[in-house]
Amino acid sequence: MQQFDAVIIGAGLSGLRALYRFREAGLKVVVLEASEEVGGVWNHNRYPGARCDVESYDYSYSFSPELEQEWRWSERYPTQPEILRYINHVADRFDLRKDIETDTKMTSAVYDESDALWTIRAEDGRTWVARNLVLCLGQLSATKLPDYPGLAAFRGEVIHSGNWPRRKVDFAGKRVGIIGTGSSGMQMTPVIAGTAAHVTVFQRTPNYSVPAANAPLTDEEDLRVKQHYQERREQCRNSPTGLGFMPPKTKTLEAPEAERNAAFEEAYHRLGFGFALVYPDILLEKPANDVASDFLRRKMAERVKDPVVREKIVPHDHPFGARRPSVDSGYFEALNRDNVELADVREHPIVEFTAEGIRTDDRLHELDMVIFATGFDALTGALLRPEIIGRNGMTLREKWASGPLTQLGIGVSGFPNMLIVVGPGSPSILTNVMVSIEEQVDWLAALLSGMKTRGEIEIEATEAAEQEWTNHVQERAHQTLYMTTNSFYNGGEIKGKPRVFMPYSGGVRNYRRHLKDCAEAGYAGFELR
Ligand code: N01
Repeated sequence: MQQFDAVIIGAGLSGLRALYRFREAGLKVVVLEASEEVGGVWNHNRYPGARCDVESYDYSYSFSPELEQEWRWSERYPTQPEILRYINHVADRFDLRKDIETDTKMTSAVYDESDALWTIRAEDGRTWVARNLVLCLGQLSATKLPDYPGLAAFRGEVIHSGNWPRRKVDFAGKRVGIIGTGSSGMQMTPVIAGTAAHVTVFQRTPNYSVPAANAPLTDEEDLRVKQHYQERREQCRNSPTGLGFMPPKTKTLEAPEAERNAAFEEAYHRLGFGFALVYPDILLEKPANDVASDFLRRKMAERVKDPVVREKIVPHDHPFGARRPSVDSGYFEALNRDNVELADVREHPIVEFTAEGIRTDDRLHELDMVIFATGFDALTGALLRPEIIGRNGMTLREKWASGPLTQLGIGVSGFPNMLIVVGPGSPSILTNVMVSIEEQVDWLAALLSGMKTRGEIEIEATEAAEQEWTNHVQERAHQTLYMTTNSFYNGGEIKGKPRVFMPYSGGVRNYRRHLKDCAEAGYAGFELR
């Protein structure tokens, strides 16, 4: 059986980037992809209105200046179909498909300590042998479907936003229920409301949202960005979130009120996520956050006409940014439509599904279709679904029973030659993920090609280093407001999931420094054999 230097699992944005870079570094690589197509979450989240809330010029690969120049984005915030076209273009442009096995779902990976090799098995029984197992499974790819009583009895159609059907879904004349008001629920509601007979939005936790300020990109703007693309990339890499925003030095409450309101107003209309970085302490200190949260509450309320609905959609239970805010395109205006209704499931919880629809504790909502926009088992979900077995027969599930432990988000002790991209312990979900992907993949390519040249066959995180890094990730999070509420960042929104902060909140620039220091110290915190 042929042996690979690396088997990469997943052909989304990180898997494709890893394939390109590893191949360029002279490694023999194959990618296994469960779906029939490349694209990862952008292949699966085909719901109407799906759109990226990072600007298109920044949510793209930086490894090829030619690619940067030839691809023409059409809008400031790209739609899912446009991103999927981009990903497919990259796959063709760099001849990636010849090393990708689609329709190949990894079910297990077992490490053989005697020869330092992984054996990876797919659902159909095929196996691959590789020195390294590189997990590019995504941060938000394992869907979360609540198990309501009576769900199987419901006569209508049930769809999860993160596993949208390939065929066209027709809403005309239908009564549609949407459960969840995170980014997915907020993005799809205005679009579905445009054709459905009636939409009921089932809201549990009100979510902060900033309008997308989307617009078509003109040729002049495109030219301007492309003339200075490298500077723009550098600015992203050196900004805390990889989005290019640099917070000023002035703290929120130090700014005079009129000046502060003007700064909020401008950011609200122009920056999307950047709103959180208008001042450096918004995500760190409650008094500063209160001012920003109040501003947003007022703005959100102004967009809703019905005073009862207005009161319900305004979040009072968590600070702005402690959970992932949305960047919406007309969500609150959609709530003003005659055919849209908000059902507050905190006030009247869902009791069960029936053949006709959803019964809350006050009434029956008759529906023809229910869409679960209920989110994902974030960061660890996709990594823990397959059976991954390291040294001494230990599974990754056992190892992470009390929460994920990693050295730099990349390696796990007891799991030699298993390398994770944008998983827990890395900036991933808190950043422009493209920047995070590229940092990690380039670092891994240098690591693996260096090892190959030196004849080293095994790399493993030390227990001491992974404990130290995991503690550091926790400490950083406790310096912020992220642990003041339950969220998919800290596992608190899934019953039974360990409540630990998973992503690294120190920013992409600090993270890059940690990676660099580690490599320069001969991969400190890892043992190479
Ligand atoms: O998921 P979410 P999402 N009964 O977890 C509710 C990325 N993304 O798919 O908080 C009733 O944010 C839940 O309520 P609660 C982005 O990172 C990116 O919307 O559990 N409600 C919440 O309102 C985003 O943040 C883009 O009380 C239930 C909602 O479902 C992430 O994906 C676009 C419930 C889930 O919100 C996830 O977004 C879209 C239940 N049993 C998504 N269970 C980009 O633009 C859950 N909820 C890049």
